[in-house]
Amino acid sequence: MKTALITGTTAGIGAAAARAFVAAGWKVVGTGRREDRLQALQEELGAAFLPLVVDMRDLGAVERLAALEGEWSGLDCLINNAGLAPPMSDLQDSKWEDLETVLETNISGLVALTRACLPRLIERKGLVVNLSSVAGNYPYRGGAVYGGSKAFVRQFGLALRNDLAGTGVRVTSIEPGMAETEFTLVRNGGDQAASDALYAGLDPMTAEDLAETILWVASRPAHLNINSLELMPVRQSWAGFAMDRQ
Ligand code: 8X3
Repeated sequence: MKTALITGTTAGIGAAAARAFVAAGWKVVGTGRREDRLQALQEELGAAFLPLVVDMRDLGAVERLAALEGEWSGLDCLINNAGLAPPMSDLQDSKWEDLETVLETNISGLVALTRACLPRLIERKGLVVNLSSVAGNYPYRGGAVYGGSKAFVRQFGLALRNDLAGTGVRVTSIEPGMAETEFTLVRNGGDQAASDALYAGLDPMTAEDLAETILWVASRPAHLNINSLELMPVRQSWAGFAMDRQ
């Protein structure tokens, strides 16, 4: 039985990925900050799911995830899903604490966990799937720190492939556009109406769409590396450049 470690499984893409991987016969270690959510998922998924309360900003706890013992000691797939965006605002109007949380979670925690997991992934010729975002590929106003962090995630994964040349370990960057999850709720400080308004009439992607994609990536044959995969709902596309005319 293969084992996946998925961060951020208390909601959204992470929870959907945990369900999809368990349904496909994997064992899943799932992390998150909210114990009640993890517990509920454990009751739903049973013994194939090991819930661990971890805040990605706690680098000691993050590194301990790579040292699990016994039946959870092997690792075939690391899914770096945990991440968040600060409130949408111009950088000059932002609060440092909000930005710091995002940088520590999206970048430092992700790098620390990946680095710690590499020996076990190399042992099994495993796979790293990093959740980046279209925000890392296309800049938009109010998204400098979030988009910058996701551009880091994408480039980190691509460059990591070079470090891992010859090991058989694969690395994939998934870059979703609008998916209806708690992402926007968090970004809006818990404003459900604002989140609903953003997705209204857009047929956004679902957490399950992304979970199926991640499982598909993890099910490709060992000789095939998906470097990056960008996904959007059909109703999302690109806007033009902004101009500041005199
Ligand atoms: C977030 C996707 O389109 O809201 O990762 O920037 S988008």
